[in-house]
Amino acid sequence: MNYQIQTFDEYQAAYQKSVEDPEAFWAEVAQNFHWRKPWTKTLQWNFDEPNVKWFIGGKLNITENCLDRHLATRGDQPAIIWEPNDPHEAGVTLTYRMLHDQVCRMANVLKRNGVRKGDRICIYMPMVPELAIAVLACARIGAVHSVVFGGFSAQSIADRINDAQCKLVITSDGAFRGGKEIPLKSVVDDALIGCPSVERVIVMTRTRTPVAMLKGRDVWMEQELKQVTADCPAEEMDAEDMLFILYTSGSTGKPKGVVHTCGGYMVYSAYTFSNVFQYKENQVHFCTADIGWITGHSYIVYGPLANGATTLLFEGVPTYPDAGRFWEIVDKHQVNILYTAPTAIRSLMSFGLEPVQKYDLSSLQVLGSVGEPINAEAWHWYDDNIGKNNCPIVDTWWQTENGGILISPIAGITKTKPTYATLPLPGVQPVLVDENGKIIEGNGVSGNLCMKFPWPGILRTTYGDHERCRQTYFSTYPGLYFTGDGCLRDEDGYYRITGRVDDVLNVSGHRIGTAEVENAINMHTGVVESAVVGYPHDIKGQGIYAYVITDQLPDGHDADLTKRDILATVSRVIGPIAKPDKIQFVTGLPKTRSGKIMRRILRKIAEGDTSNLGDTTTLLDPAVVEEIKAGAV
Ligand code: 7RM
Repeated sequence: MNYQIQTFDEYQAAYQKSVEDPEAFWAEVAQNFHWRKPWTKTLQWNFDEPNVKWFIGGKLNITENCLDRHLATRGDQPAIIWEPNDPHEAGVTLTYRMLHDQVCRMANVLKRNGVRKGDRICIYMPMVPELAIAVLACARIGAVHSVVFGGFSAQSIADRINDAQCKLVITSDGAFRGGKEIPLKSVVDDALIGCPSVERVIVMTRTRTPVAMLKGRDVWMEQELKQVTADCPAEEMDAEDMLFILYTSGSTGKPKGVVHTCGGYMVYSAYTFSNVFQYKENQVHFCTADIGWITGHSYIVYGPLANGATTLLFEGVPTYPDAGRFWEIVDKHQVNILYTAPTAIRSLMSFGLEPVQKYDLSSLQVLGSVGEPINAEAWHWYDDNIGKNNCPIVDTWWQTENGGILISPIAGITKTKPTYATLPLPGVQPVLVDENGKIIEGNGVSGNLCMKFPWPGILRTTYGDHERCRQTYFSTYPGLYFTGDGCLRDEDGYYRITGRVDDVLNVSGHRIGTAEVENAINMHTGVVESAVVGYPHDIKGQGIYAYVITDQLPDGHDADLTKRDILATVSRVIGPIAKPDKIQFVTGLPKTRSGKIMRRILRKIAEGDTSNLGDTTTLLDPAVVEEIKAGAV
């Protein structure tokens, strides 16, 4: 690959070129990949429909770029290093040759089970090599993967399967996560009661939990793999053919299926991986995200493999068996790049330095942060104690919809500033706008963060509902892509993302819609209405605060038990990650005369700041505010 920026001057030159002649800039980047057939037009776009197409007419297969292309030069180099949940269990290292072989076999298993190009496949798996293999196997034959994070409920899986009309599910008997064992297959079985489109379930053995295997529907992965060869030519894909769907929460209703396509996503995830982290030959890259999120798609699987890198895949959690686990892994595998979330850093900070000091972290060269704003304290702790003030920290801002990092320092090249994502990457043209949609020029300003020009990794649509895509991202400020984030640009032109300006929460780096949580709470018997807001949480970044109106407390059930019932309901409907941290029973909610809940007031109370609630004169019944203030938890 010949697109890695080496100096700040080169960054500036690349940036300038990418703005002056975006098509020439990205065409040059894209030349680094293997195309079966070259594209005829680099870009066609408008943000009104929206309609964005990159590398039009180009033909490729992303797995040829991630696997086949490396076989001659690095067949014996580790592609994936797998570290299991239990540090005493033996891990696995897959070379590029082994990974290629296994992806081809899995792809043949899919074909044997009726999967054809364009079919949607749901993947609900633990963080094991087979998850990455399943993802790549789909891509090999042109099937569209929809990975669902292992923490989501049966209902959430069913919603996602039905939305995409998935034909097949790949799962495992269970998952090990820290001290817990999660019965994945049983959750899938519950989901599939309401999913008529699913014809087949492929089950991998991981935990040896007993599972129900339905004749004619369920098959064992291990047995299927015995029936196939490792010969599987890659399907020729159009640059704009769908590669995957990934569901993400917004401010209203059900999660949306964000659609990424083969050519643009490949170019963008690979380009940003190489540049942001400054990956060098033979380094070990450890991204701690789950492949169920976009960070895992782009920076565990596709970005690293497209660059022929070695990527570490960790099954467990940062605090199991103890808070030294990340550092033990860094030491054991001589990790060079560590990419994690502020919530993990804050959680590990609380255990003090002893778990850190037990391990040799001298292999580390670059540290990354993603998922939420990183507070100054966590930034400095990371810098001092993990990087030993010797590793650049890249605070990478981006979203599921972006495919890859948009605003971030380039490691060792861009001067960093704590809590700042710093500067846009080449090809990225951010603008700040005020409430009226007017672009705010100059530095030392703040506003809503938008993009005024497409980059290759931008979402193409939301699955099955293009109008929703237009409405959500392209209608608030006509002609711009709206991120939903607030942002300031300081005197140096550096960007600092301040958090969502819509009704989307960020809890431990997980995106959760307030409306989604409210809908789940409202499904509990006896709940009349609810309002959910976020509040600052020391470790999670944001906690979930729910105000709930019930018709009456059920007989024999005290308030505390009802709260726990509500938590159980939310867990059932969405998953444990969406459980409120605090529930307050109220008899009314602060509403305007037109019936709109004044969330601003509820947020203030949840923050514990009741001194100045601002203008409350438009309230229908100001007395409810006093009651809520008095009962705050
Ligand atoms: C990669 C990812 C996207 C939302 C986004 C922001 C927040 C992500 C940062 C950040 C401040 C960061 N995709 N966010 N990274 N905020 N600094 N470096 O997380 O779709 O799940 O979430 O996350 O609010 O809009 S995501």
